[in-house]
Amino acid sequence: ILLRGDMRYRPDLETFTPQLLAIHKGLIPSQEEKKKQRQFLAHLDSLVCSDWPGAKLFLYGSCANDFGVCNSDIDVCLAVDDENFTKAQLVVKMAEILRSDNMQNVQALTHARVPIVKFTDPVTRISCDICVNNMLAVVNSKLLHDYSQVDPRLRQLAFLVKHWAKCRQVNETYRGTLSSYAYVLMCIHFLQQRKPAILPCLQEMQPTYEVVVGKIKCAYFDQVDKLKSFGEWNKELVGTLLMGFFDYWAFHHDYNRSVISVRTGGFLSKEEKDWTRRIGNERHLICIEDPFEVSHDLGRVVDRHSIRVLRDEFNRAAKILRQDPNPCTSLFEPF
Ligand code: 3AT
Ligand code: MG
Repeated sequence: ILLRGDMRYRPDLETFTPQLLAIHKGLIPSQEEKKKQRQFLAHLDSLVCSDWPGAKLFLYGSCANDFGVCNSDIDVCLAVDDENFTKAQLVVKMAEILRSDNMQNVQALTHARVPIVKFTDPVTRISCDICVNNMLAVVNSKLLHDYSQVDPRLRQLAFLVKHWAKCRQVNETYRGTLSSYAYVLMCIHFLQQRKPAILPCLQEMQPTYEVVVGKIKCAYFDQVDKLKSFGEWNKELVGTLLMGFFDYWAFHHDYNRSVISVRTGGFLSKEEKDWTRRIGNERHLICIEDPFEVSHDLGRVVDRHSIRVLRDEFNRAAKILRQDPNPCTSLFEPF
């Protein structure tokens, strides 16, 4: 008998954990790839150092946050302290430097919401996006990275969820589904909710790290080496966690009222965030609070059509993990 939300229905679930861990392992970038990335970043650093005094490069996104699968592109942030130029102008200047260094396919996307320059390095074949003065992304990448150091199950769960989202084509913000960043926050929140908890809430602890970005103060406990045994009371393995994750988003999340919040380690109401109605293009059909930019709902890209697509996919995944004889194959079947 399948009971809604009853996680014990499937006694063989944990027998899939080794298979899931093997999939996770296959997604981790190799040492060779990591070395190529370092080589590329060192070259980029020396280029900026010589051609643009005062500018500095920071790594962010999956390459910096420990949630990068193999062959991901590299996200870099250029920090320049020059108020005479717009971000778009700075992106154009960066594009000129890259072209003069013979980088390939250099494109300055100056009209994007976040202006970036995209290019490929001909030596390592690595693709890279450079944005300008987006230090909040650098800080939120550090937060994700620090969470990943507390318990290895976060990285396992998040890799599998990201892989599932890519295979099922629900990791495309331009089509109204969620970003990788949003999926990782959903995983962190889920592990904060386990009983006993697998992850703490770093922003509710005594801060050991503090920076101010624009008007936003970012502070949290970042001495994660001291938290290595935090989750050890909870013995759940990734098979159970993956099923619990999809079960939650398929059957338990209150889409009408709830906001998930990694910042507080719990739930907030849409009412208290004033996210109850559509304003412009922001519909708040699935609400995920950004840990630092708290007025920012990472679900705002989701519209009436894509919420259906997403929820159908959560349902499909939950059902597969409950009853499919080969869940590890079906779950990741290309859409
Ligand atoms: P991939 O492995 O490239 O799919 P990623 O971790 O690089 O995953 P994204 O490409 O979604 O993640 O985004 C790159 C970084 O940009 C992650 C995060 O630091 C920042 N970021 C992305 N979307 C948002 C957002 N809506 N609000 C704030 N920061 C964001
Ligand atoms: Mg990325």
